[in-house]
Amino acid sequence: MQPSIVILTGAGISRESGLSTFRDADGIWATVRIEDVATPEAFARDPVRVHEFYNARRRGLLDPKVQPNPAHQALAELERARPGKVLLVTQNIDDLHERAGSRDLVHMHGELLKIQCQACGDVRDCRHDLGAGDSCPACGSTGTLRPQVVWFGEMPLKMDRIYAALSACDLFLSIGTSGNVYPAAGFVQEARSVARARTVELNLEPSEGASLFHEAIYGPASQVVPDYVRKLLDRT
Ligand code: BV8
Repeated sequence: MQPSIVILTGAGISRESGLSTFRDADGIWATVRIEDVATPEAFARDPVRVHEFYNARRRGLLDPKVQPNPAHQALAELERARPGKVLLVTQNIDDLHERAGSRDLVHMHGELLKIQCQACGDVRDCRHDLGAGDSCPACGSTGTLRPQVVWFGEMPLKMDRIYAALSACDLFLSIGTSGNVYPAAGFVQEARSVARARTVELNLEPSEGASLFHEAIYGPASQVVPDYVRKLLDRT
């Protein structure tokens, strides 16, 4: 039985928790280039630089000031109120959805608090800095550990599960994403054309794909998401 509600979130939902977005004026890509830190080629060319980029973001995420905001909490409440009916797909590599209580969750771009060994494939939690010379705790290889993050040019995770849910949902919500990055930016089209789902965008401003949504609600996620979830639960 596929979930009837599929939700896609992006960096905008974590903005009010104190994490940067990517494409806003003060976003991550305003100070560093994707080609230098978020591709397999960048990692092969300069692993020290890539580790520094993710070590800084991992330290930032572990700052006690960074907490889930009412938008994360509202999505966890929706899942509790509709058990088995909600799949949350996030492009974000932070753990704020989990900390808010979401369980049926897919990190399609990986997780900042996990690392992966390119030699043996071992994936495990990591809450400390990673160095280019570190050894894999599972196989002992040196220099093969990377953040468990999907870089540009790499296949996002759990795509079969995501497309199966998109093809059968009644409602698709897109929250806090600019609709620039594929395949995530194409999910709204999939939900509309295959599942004939109702599609709603909740964002600070119109995304690249705004015209593809039946409904749009603009404003800060911590305000518009709890309001929308309350109305949805009152209605159904
Ligand atoms: C793939 C992890 C193919 C890293 C990320 C050449 C070769 C290969 C592929 C491509 C190519 N050229 C183009 C592509 C496709 C490429 C792509 O889409 N490029 C774009 C730039 C054109 N995609 C890929 O490469 C993907 N892989 O295609 O593989 C393939 C096929 C077969 C076999 C193998 C491979 C992989 C993409 C994943 C890359 N990794 N993240 C990291 O985090 O460091 S992407 C990165 O962008 C983040 O995940 C981020 O989440 C994601 C999307 O950004 P957003 O979340 O939308 O954030 P953004 O800042 O853009 O927008 C924030 C929004 O929030 C704004 O609209 C703003 O208004 C709003 N907002 C702000 N504040 C608030 C708010 N909303 C509400 N409340 C607020 N308070």
